[in-house]
Amino acid sequence: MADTALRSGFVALIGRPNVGKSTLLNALLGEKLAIVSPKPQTTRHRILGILHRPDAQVMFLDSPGFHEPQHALGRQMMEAAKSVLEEADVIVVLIDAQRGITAEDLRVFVQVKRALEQPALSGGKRTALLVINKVDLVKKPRLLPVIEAGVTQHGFTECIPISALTGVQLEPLLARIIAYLPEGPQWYEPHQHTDQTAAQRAGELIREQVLLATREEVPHAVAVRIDQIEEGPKLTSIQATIVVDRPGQKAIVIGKGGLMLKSIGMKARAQLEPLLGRKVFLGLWVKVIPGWRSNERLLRELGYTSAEGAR
Ligand SMILES: Nc1nc2c(ncn2[C@@H]2O[C@H](COP(=O)(O)OP(=O)(O)OP(=O)(O)O)[C@@H](O)[C@H]2O)c(=O)[nH]1
Ligand SMILES: [Mg+2]
Repeated sequence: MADTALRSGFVALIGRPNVGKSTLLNALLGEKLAIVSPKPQTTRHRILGILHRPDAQVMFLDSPGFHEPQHALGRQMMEAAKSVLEEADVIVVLIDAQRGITAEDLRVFVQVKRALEQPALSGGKRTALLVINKVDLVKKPRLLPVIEAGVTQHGFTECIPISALTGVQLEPLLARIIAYLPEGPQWYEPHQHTDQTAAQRAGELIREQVLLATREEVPHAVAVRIDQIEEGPKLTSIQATIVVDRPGQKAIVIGKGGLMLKSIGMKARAQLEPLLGRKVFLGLWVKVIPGWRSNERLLRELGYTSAEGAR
């Protein structure tokens, strides 16, 4: 008789900032569930993406990049990353093929080793896979010593080179991940792809456009609060506030004659319309709240809490 048992479980996407965790989540799910930018520390939450296949239900958990926190927001981000590690049946650790294994990666490996000593929440053994991402940017011979070191020196069960951006080796990676998942029930209905609300996703899409449009300290100083979403007969009206830390940052986000804010709004709207499947009116405001990243109450208000695994 054919083996028809369903494999299901949680898969952590872990690594230092900017290695491509969110790009991989989106590529595996075929849907933009997490925002992506060239700036480190783009992701600030645990983000669930549920993949449904006839043989498996895979709950991918994207996470903030491991880093030394500078403020309460950073500490919340690290808590979110650690909670993702605790939940996982399979831990996928990403590194950047161009850089090889860095000191920052080694600090992530220490956390992974610690997690591997605990049984998974499902009660079974956990597995850690090393994924070398961005192989589109390097020549193959450079990968071989990294693959070798991943398994022999750092104790990963397997080491898999991929490109999340171009899609190279994603099917084989998925097959390996599923092979290590326990047999289990279907946790989510087939129509569920994430646990993020439309408002949360809308806020992130706006924040993404701010990250892409700004430089240096500004991306890190920005949060987006959705103030109102109203479904009209013809369009959905969204009012949102872009929170920054200092007046100078507000001036940058607004730009000369309001041009920067206008451009951010237009680009965000182009992303929001397909998400909501409707025409969108987007009203954007910029507000200075000094020190918001160190204020626990404000962090809660802005949705950065450790409750429910950070969101
Ligand atoms: N060339 C190339 N670029 C990639 C690949 N994967 C991701 N990137 C780029 O790397 C940058 C960071 O990608 P993200 O997916 O935001 O990285 P992340 O690990 O989620 O980063 P944080 O959320 O900050 O921890 C973006 O500019 C991506 O386009 C890849 O396979 N190849
Ligand atoms: Mg990310």
